[in-house]
Amino acid sequence: MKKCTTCHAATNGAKPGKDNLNGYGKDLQSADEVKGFVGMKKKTFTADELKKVADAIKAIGTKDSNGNGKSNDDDIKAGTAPGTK
Ligand SMILES: [Ca+2]
Repeated sequence: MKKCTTCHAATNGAKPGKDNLNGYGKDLQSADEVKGFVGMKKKTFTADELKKVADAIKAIGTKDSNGNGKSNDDDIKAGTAPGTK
């Protein structure tokens, strides 16, 4: 799941950014683990920040961001985008 569309709604060819997050992206951005650096205009993240993102992905794994009745973890395992139905 290393696609922009995992967290962003790709519309009109817009670049992925904080203004086009899907449900999963919003849940990830609001996770305590990534507060303070995700959502800022950064193009690169430090190794420590990337670890925090990984922690946040684990933390929201039991949520159902796209409302399809399956957890984010289950969606990802099944190859389903966790942010879109
Ligand atoms: Ca889901």
